[in-house]
Amino acid sequence: MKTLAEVRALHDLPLLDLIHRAQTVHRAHFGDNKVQLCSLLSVKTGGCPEDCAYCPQAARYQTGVEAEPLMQTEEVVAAARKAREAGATRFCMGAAWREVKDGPQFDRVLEMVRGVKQLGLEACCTLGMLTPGQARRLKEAGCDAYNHNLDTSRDKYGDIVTTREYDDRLRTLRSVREAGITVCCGGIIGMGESVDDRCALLLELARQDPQPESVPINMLVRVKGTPLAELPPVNTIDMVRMIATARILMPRSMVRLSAGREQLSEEAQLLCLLAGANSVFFGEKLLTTGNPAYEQDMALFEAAGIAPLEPRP
Ligand code: SAM
Ligand code: DTB
Ligand code: SF4
Repeated sequence: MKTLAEVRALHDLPLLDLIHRAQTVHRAHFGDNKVQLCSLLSVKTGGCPEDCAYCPQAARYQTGVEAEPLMQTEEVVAAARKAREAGATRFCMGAAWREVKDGPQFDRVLEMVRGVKQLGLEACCTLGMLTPGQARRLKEAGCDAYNHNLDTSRDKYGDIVTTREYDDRLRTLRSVREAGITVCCGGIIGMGESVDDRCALLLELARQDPQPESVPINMLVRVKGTPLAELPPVNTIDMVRMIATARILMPRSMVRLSAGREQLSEEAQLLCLLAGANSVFFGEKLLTTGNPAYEQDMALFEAAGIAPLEPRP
């Protein structure tokens, strides 16, 4: 078990040593040039009652994101089919909810999950807080993974979100785990946190037993109208350090280079992959913000000899 000081010492290593260690750990567990392509769809956009300071979908911030009702199952399955044809092996459905409520809307999400599974894709959902019973129903529908981020350290959390607590997040994560769904849990850098906050987040993630199967590392997308819009951008080297440290602490997890790729040069993205990231979200849009063009991503991977991870048989 590591301490915060030990994580910090890793994080602060000379960059080339850190990358070398991360790449060594990566090769011991993955040993390939494969990147998993995940597709993201906002199945229910905007109008969220929570106050997450980074989020363009919180109803209280004027960000220009229009609230839309829950999509129809057929539209979602059609999008998943297109994503599969483009090379995705994982399809993630996001809803701007504080929590899941039992009823027709949740039933429809369960239908979406069944539809996505029929296509042979990994199905992931991110719907806010869940009860143990709701987690079990998702599992029965075939949901493989649930995304629920801790976002930052416990100490910093209250500066970013006040409408729920760190322990609420941990409780939902426990329900997910107990239902037998794999955990996707990570965070965001660039929200004004200290380096110790970043390391404390990584420590919290790495201490989970078992560790999250999937760890998305996001760089804040600074959206006009949100309280964090005017913060200075993250230095790309900080993103590389965060990913490398995550890789070393969680050797078997899929580490996902998530939001913020549009703000990273191609070389910086490759450094993130060298530091142990082995997955990206692809397609023109994340949930509501931009992402690099498909053709541009494919050209970059091809030039680097990186192949999309094939579907599991
Ligand atoms: N409402 C659900 C929840 O909060 O868990 C699911 C959707 S929420 C948009 C999923 C994750 O997206 C958040 O936990 C956060 O980590 C990430 N996210 C949201 N806005 C972001 C932004 N502007 N930049 C980077 N990541 C962001
Ligand atoms: C995660 O950690 N990043 C993705 C996924 N999980 C759901 C979402 C990023 C959202 C970026 C802001 C937006 O597009 O609205
Ligand atoms: Fe709502 Fe999720 Fe955005 Fe927070 S991050 S405002 S809970 S959609």
